[in-house]
Amino acid sequence: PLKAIIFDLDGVITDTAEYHFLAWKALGEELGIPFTREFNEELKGISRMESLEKILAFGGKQNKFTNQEKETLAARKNSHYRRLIEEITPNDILPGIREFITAIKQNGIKIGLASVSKNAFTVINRLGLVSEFDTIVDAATIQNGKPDPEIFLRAAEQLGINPGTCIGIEDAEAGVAAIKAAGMFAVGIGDENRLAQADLIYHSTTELRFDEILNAFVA
Ligand code: B16
Ligand code: MG
Repeated sequence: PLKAIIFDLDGVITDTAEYHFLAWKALGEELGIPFTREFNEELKGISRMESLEKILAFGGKQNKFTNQEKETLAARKNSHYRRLIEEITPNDILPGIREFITAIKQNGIKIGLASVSKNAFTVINRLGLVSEFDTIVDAATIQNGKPDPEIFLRAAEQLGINPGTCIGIEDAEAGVAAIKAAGMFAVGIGDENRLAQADLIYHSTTELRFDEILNAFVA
């Protein structure tokens, strides 16, 4: 039986994916690396440092910086990002999410958060959603980012339940891969070609239906 639904944050609960894009784009401009939305797709669900490595490689600059300089660059992106998320309010919860959370709770199912973002708590707090979550994984305690299943397995462990009784919800290819590697049922939000590995795909959060997902889970 279904015991919990574990959410990704960026791109599922709120559109911070856009803020990550803008923050990396600003850093890219400082470094002379052109940055496209298409390339940005590859960064979704990937940790800050891994994202920086990918961007530098994309711009042919992977060998131009020392580790210490890379730390400085990553910190600079993070300060751009933190400035952007200061503006977040409960109005930035993506459409359909509040109703979906209500339906999950009415059915006695637990709710978890599995975001690799070290800013996840700040964002959830600004959205006014902290009390809705039965568990929030602290990204700072995670060794391996998505597509590794670690963060989803940790969420299940913190809830004291078996991964097989969980559904994960993700907008990123790496995130869907992480959910499947954790042995969970995967709901993807976005493009069906990119998220083909998901068990059920919706184009947007407005389409999320608890009953439909539950039916697909037990089927
Ligand atoms: P931070 P998620 C991920 O969050 C984002 O998708 C990814 O773009 C970002 O680089 C990563 O968090 C790290 O975020 O720099 O704030 O620690 O999708 O797992 O909620
Ligand atoms: Mg995401």
